[in-house]
Amino acid sequence: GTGSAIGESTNYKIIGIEPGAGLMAQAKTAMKDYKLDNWTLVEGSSAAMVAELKKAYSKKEPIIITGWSPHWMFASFDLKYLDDPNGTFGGAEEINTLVRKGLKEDAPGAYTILDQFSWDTSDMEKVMVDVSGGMDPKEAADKWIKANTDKVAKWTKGAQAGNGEEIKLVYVAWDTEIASTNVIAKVLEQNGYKVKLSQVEVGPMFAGVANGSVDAMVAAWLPSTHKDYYESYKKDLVNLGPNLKGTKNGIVVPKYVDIDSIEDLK
Ligand code: PBE
Repeated sequence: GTGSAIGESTNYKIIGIEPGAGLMAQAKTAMKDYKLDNWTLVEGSSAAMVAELKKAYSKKEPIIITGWSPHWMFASFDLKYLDDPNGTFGGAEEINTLVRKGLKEDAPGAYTILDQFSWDTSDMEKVMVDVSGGMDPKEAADKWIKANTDKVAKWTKGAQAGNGEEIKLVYVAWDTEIASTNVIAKVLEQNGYKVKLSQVEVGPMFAGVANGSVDAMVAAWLPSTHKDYYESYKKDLVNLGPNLKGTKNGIVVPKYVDIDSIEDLK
């Protein structure tokens, strides 16, 4: 491309997140697919991306970010996904629960709960909104569990109680996974397990479950976002299926930014 007004006003920067995120790989592919040769995808973190968004939004300045749903930012700011006519970001996806081989035998109750864990976007968003407002994630999880005892009862139905065994959960500090991991951790604790949470990078999250050094993760976005990680590790882990359906990834801008499609960046 030869340059565009939106490019000039944003220094040709797309504000990304953690380098290992599936969304970042998709964004890099999109930059090739749409021939965004002048553009830079800025690596950072989810928290830094949101901070940039807040700053630009408060001044009504143009900004372009990599975004995903569910996310509380769509409730806090007027945002839109840019159209993706090539379908580079895939369609709606599911978040899957992956556990280590042997968990079923070692901790059958925890396995059953993880297997039955399933909730909706609106549930997850409630926890995310509280956390984004400053509530401690553990407290936000507890609040959601107390308000949703029927749903939680379905997850724990038929699950043998634990006897203080330790269950190790891994997650990445994405807002979605902070919410889901804290909720399932609390439910496991209430059913007799001692839960240890570790926040890691994406690669080690998959590797840890596959090599059995940790027990479970509830953070596998499939079939597209984490395709490469999943393909590398799937033979060494157990996929318990989706815990949430209907996620989305893409390039996001505030509604006041006057473009509608990724093609408009060219
Ligand atoms: N995300 C949120 C992650 C999965 C969860 C979309 C930022 C990713 O891109 O890997």
